[in-house]
Amino acid sequence: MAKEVSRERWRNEFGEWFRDILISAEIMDYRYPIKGCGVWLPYGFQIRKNVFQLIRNILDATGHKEALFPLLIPETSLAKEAEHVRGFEAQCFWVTHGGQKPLKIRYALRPTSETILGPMLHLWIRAHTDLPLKLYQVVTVFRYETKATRPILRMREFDFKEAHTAHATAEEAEAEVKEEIENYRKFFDELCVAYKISRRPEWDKFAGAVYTIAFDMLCPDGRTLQIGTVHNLGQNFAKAFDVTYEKPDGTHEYVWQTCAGISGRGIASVLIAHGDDHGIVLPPRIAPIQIIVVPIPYKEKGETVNKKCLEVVAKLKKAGFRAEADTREDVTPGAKYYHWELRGVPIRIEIGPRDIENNEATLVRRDTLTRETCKMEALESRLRSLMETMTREMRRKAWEWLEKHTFQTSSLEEAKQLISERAGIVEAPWCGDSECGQQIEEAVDARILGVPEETQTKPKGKCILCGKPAKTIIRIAITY
Ligand code: P5A
Ligand code: ZN
Repeated sequence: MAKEVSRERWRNEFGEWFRDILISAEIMDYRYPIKGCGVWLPYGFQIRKNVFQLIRNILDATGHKEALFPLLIPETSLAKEAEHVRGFEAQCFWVTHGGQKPLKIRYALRPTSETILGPMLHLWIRAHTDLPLKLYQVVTVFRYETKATRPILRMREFDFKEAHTAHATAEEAEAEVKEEIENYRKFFDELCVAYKISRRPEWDKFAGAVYTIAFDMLCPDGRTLQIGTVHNLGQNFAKAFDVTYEKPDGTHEYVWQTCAGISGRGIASVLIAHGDDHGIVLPPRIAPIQIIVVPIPYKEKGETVNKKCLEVVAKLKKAGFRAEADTREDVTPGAKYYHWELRGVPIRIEIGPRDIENNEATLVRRDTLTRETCKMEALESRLRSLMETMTREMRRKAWEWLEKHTFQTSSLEEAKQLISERAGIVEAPWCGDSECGQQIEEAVDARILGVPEETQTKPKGKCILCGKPAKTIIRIAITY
């Protein structure tokens, strides 16, 4: 058995750990002179690119088409859906001037794009043959967040992938919601991130939605982070923007819509789920560099060793691996290990004179830091299987951690206790009444994530607060 890699700092000083890692692993520089804005650094941007490519591939495979809509929303559009404007107007950045001239109608920088699609769907959708319409875009959005901002996790300018769909029937919109949930499962499974899927309570759904399904992960400090949402919009926006289609029988009906979003938090989720005291750990699937080859020079053999390393890298690249050699002269091998471990490179290959003599290399896995030797001729197949094993074990470890920190209780006192200890997610029986739900939030001083979407098991027993017969389970947690 390998020794566990230390996760003391990751667990006990998670906030600081996360902030430090973003700078030291060159992911994001958050020191921009506007609060809530940050710079994706080249290495972080590569990770971001790979993560967004993953979601693009998944959406493309399910018939969604990528498009690009404008950034500005006339106030008149934003105001059309009553709930939506109520939820978002206080969060908008407003453009009030064109040059020196005050604008007649203010423009909002998009906080999300439902009201940008509205007028266009009105123009585009005529007949049932125009449906379903499944679009997505990857853009930055702006929200004047009033809660404490945090790099990547709560920004005022952040990037997200937003999907928007329109359908002929309520059933088709419902099926689309299911498809989006499956897509997000696939996405987070590939990232080896564990999640709970919950139907948000009425008082916490997306502004303008009929209902909201959210993916939450658990951070090492016992707080949850919402990392993705799928919303059923019903006909709310269709009515506001007059988006109708003609049915085969000649009558007209409003379309049924959904939307779904994943932001930079999708990237943060990977860093958070797998981090340790050495840095981040990237699943090979999204790692900008999958294999780093480090020469171990010995006396006058330096040149031979470097040459061998470059040869190995060339071979690995040809075989489709993202491999690099670190042949920097003024840096010791130890410092190189530290450098690449911090940045989460999945596998390190060390090659020294003895390895060359034996026609071998030493392989080190980033997640466990375990070492092994491998014959040169077996290198490619061993790397492939090592990456698969690593991915599988990272996923399993993340799920084990989440399950270990999920608790079932029917006692309010115990729920309070668990929450105050930051133990994780608490699941308890609930009567289903909104007022009672909000009282539970107050009583335990935490938020209700919602009702489990994965299983529909009816709880026996009584509501944790009011004692009436329970209708569902609710999840409770301290949230980011
Ligand atoms: C779905 C996409 C929407 O905006 N409209 C289009 C829907 N949903 S949402 O839940 O309000 O946001 C989508 C995702 O963005 C993340 N998110 C954030 N990420 C970083 N900083 C923020 N301030 C921030 N606010 C929301 C959430 O993870 C959410 O899933
Ligand atoms: Zn109750």
